[in-house]
Amino acid sequence: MTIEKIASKFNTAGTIGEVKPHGGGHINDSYHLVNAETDSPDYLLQRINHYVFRDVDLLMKNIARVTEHITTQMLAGGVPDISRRALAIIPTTDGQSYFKDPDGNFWRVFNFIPDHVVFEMATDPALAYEGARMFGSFTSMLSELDPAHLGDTIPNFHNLKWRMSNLKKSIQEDPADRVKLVRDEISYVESSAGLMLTIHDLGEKGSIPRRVTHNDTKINNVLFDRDLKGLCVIDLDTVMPGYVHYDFGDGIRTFTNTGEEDDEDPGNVSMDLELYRSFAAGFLDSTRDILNRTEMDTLVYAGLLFPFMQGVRFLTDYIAGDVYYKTKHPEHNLVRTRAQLKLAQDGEAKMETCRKIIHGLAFSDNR
Ligand code: GN1
Ligand code: MG
Repeated sequence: MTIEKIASKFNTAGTIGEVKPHGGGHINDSYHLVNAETDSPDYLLQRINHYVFRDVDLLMKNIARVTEHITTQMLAGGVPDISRRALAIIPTTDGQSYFKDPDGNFWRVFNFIPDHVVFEMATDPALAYEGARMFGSFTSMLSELDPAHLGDTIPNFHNLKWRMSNLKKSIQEDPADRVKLVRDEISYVESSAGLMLTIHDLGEKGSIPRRVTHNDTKINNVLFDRDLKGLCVIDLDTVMPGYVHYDFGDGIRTFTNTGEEDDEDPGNVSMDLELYRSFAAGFLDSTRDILNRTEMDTLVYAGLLFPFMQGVRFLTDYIAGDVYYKTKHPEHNLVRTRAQLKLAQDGEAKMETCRKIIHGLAFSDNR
């Protein structure tokens, strides 16, 4: 089926004139549906990767719940211009939230948010503050939605114990004969795993509450307007029950990195403390009222955990022979692993400074 034919299965207004590939996600494929009629909106068509998201029905039910909740909150708060600030599922012509094509692919359509800008890196503290404020508000808006209403779109997604056991399995199987190339990376991972399991252990003990979390709070999952004010948080596939640490942590991983996620030169990679402070300030300014003391006290561990766990995931995929992430070249997962583990190491070295930054922002007005 052509993309045009697939697009015609949805209840869109106007006439779709042009279909353009859109965005750079590692998992789904996205297309911008440009409306030929100027008074009708554009749309975003996505093919859902159902090898990664095994239960598309559950996934779409989660997204429907979350987008409806957010829209209701925005309406109640008198937020203007909601169609640029919230995602909405555009149903199929027969009222479903997704379409399954004859080849077994799953498709869905959202409103397309016009005039947005995306960033792959935060070079500017004001941008880091604003992006963090957006993710924090997202968590806050969902704080009254019972996480028990949502299913796990990827079970164990941010469970480091599980990620470590997958790594162990791939090391034992060594299907691509790559273990010999990553001895140093494996030994760092093994030596730091204990510290990195802090949040996992707090969760097991019930010391931190389950919440509805986004779970993919990368800087490129916030759309900004041209004045660099946050518009909308996107990529809701991994919204599911979690801990606030997941959103804080993945934000720190992507907003504070002075290098790229897959920087060829790990020397470029470090955790920028000014950006850290801005990110933490934006996140706490929008969540301070809903978080408890233990959550705030332990956020610092999240900033280490996320680069570390991302490194573990890239390393596992490298050893497994690149079966999960889209890669641009054979060593891509290795390059990504090294960059992420470098960031985790740098985070470890700066942990006490980061703890003070968070403490100052969370517990006093001394900002
Ligand atoms: C994947 O597809 P994308 O780029 O939104 C991944 C995230 C990783 C990220 C690394 C479902 O996200 O967990 O953090 O790559 N999503 C899934 O950039 O595995
Ligand atoms: Mg994602």
